[in-house]
Amino acid sequence: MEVDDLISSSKLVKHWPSLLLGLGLIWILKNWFFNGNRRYRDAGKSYSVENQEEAEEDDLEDLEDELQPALEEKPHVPFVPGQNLNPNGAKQFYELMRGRRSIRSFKSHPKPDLSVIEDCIRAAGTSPSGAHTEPWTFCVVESSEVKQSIREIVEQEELINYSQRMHPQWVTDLRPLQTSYIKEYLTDAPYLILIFKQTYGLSKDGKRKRHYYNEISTSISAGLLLCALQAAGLSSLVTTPLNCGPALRSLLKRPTNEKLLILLPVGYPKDGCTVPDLERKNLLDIMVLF
Ligand code: IYR
Repeated sequence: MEVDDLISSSKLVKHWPSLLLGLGLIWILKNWFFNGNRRYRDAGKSYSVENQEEAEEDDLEDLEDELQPALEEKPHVPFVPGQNLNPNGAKQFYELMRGRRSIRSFKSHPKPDLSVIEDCIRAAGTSPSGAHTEPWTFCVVESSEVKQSIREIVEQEELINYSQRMHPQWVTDLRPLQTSYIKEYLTDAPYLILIFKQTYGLSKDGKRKRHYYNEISTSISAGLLLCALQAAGLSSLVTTPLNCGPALRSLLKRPTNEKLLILLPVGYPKDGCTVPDLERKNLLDIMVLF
């Protein structure tokens, strides 16, 4: 009875609505302040971090250092515009590109000259990139043994992809393309080009450099590579082997900041090579004029 009296007369019971309100206010203020700090801390990152893995890598950086641009700060130079002497250039380029097809059956001979592949990669390297970080590595494989190891890694994973990891709808959607986990082109094609995106770079003094939009930049460079290969009369196939990245990265002894984006067999089509009977969207279906 005495305890009940004590409880009912206590300030806690009398003033509980104001106490609750006070606690609520403290909670709101605390959260607002905490998130505000976080917003401030993350402001620079929101443009550079594409996934959680990169966010964690980012957190390791020494943010105490005085900020310096990764590029040298020097006066701009005059822009020399391209010699646009060919008003028909776009049409000719379109004619060239509309002939490009992904092929899945390559002949091993003749082997294109390595210098042609090098020129194509030079062209890919002219791609724009976030803050001119050039976050790409093109690994060119011509060794039969390395191609064989790549094929083993890819076929082993693709068997699991097709039978377990890919949704049945995905496997069904691929039926018209007649793909399978067997990848003869990985050993037949004279060259395999493995395109890695560099999720960050290293400066001369060993410090980490941020690579903004590294996936977009590397994908644009891959697009330029496709154009250059087409201009050189070479065929290719864009593949993105699911779950093979880490094994292929270690096979080629590439550093951990490099992540496999695209694997591209390159060469000439086998005699009698066929491709799916595909149509492309019309201009009116892909362009909107305002
Ligand atoms: N990576 C698999 C499956 C595949 C996926 C897509 I999307 C394609 O356009 C084609 C194939 C393979 O290479 O077989």
